[in-house]
Amino acid sequence: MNSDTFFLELPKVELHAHLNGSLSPATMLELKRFHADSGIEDKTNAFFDEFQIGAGDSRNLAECFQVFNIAHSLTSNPKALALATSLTLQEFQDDGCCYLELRSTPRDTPQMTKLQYIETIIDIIQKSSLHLTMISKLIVSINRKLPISEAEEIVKLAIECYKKYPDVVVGIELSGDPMAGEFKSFVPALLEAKEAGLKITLHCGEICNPEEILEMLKFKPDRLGHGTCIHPKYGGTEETWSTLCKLKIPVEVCLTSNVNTKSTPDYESHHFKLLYDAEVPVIICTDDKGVFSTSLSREYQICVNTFSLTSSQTARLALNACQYVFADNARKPLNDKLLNFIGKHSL
Ligand code: 6MZ
Repeated sequence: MNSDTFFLELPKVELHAHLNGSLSPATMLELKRFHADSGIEDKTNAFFDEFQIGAGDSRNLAECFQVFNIAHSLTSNPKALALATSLTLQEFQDDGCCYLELRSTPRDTPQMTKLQYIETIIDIIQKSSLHLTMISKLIVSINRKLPISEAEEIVKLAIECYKKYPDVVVGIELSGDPMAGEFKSFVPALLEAKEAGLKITLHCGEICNPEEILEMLKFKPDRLGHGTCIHPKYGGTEETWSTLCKLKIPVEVCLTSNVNTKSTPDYESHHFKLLYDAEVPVIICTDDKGVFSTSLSREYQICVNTFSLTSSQTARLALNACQYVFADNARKPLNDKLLNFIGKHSL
């Protein structure tokens, strides 16, 4: 098997993918066509160049967050959101993904409420089980720049949908521009979600903020996103690093995203290696495959090439990731799938 085929065929779980950051150029074109056919004025002319963030991009982190407005303008009504979700699920499956936890921030638009937003994605996920082999779930996102009242509203909706669609809604997450808002103000709302049974993942340490990182670690979420600035070498403290090593909270790592937003100077100095060597569970993820022009198989390939992992270590990385999916009943079948792949290729 050549190397590209290996990464494509390796059954992979994707646990950190923001819907509106995952729109590929092909999906965006479909959405533009859809809007043109519906007679909706196109306000996203120069969008490809502006939407994608490459390694040499001169935009700062705050400016990077502006790009999501472009995707949002294309997913502002239920039909367009449904189309975007459906095409994105298909793309993850085509990339050899066997389980996906898609995440997205519910928005009120002139054409839909937050509840309609969530239910539109749920509907597409439910329908996808008829034609896709990939299992898909939904994590409801809270943007940390939102007022607390809106975060509370989103938590209530997420709990309502979790009760109504327990097979689809699995968790809640805190994301958005790390320079906006304060983690501690979201704690009561997050605790409410946790008590209702939702799993929790937090974007943690995308920028250097050891005090907040420590608060997040002490909250003991089920997983962390990024974890870039936890080690003292990257702006964390001895305490943040030792706390993570002790708690061993699984970290969703997104190599290209971190390099392209300059949270990490280059692939070689990415904290993946520190986590891996410290036996903190790591899950390779894409973050925003559309914005960063990547795919999950590409992220595995980059990681393996950068850190010289063997095929056996790579397959075990994918196998290990299955333990940290939020859908408890998906763990065993995913584990069996990976073990089958490992056995078939004598890894
Ligand atoms: C933090 C991010 C992010 O929710 O509209 N998002 N939050 N760090 C990142 N690293 C680059 N990438 C994406 O998808 C877009 C939203 O996801 C969050 C931001 O809140 C962004 O607006 P949805 O589907």
